[in-house]
Amino acid sequence: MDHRKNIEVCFTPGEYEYFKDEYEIVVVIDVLRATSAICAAFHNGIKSIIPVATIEEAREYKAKGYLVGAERKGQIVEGFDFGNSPYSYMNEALRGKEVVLTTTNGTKALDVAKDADTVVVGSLNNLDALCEWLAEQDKNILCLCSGWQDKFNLEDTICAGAISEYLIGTGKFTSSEDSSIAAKYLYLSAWDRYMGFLKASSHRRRLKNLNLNEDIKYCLTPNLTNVIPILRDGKLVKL
Ligand code: 3SL
Repeated sequence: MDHRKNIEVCFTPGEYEYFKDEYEIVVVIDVLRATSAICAAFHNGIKSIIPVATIEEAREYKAKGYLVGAERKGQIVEGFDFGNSPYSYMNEALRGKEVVLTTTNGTKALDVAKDADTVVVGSLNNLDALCEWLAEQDKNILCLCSGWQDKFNLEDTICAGAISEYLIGTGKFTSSEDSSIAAKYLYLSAWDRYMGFLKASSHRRRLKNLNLNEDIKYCLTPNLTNVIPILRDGKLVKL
């Protein structure tokens, strides 16, 4: 009998319904930039983040006096306090604070996965710490890529492939879905040159056109932090 647990990859929030209920842990990934920004926020001392899927919900929190980050199509939404750049969260004034965040795809992925037993946040920035923690859990794991408006993207898939490759390498996990096998092969082609590999990717181009090259470099740098954000009672907190 095979006692290994499963580690699988779902490419977009839209496909999550075909995977859900089979995995105790869901790792939500949005390398450019939501989950990288969330990791940066906790690394820099934010107390908690309330992720919301829509601008309307974000407005309601803003009206109640919360600090609210809101991004759509890579840009800060007018009327909110900040957007989705990891650098926005490297701010002394946010230490110990609770903030609300809505983004185009990342908070949508968190929203679709919110009923899973455990939801954690993954990025290249917290890769090793996250992989080490996942390897100790003895649970079935799904990497949920945020994609772009329910379409496949390369950067989240590569990060999911990195997590799968690590966990399979422990001997305690196996993958059977073709999406997981494809993610692993993409990671193996990209692991030593993320910037170059992603040069032509759609979201890298989109962010570059918005002069967000520094954000891209930051988000594609592995292991800047050991934080693992986890969803508890609708709020992200540090594990
Ligand atoms: O899709 C998202 O959630 C965002 O990360 C997109 S952006 O990088 O802020 O444009």
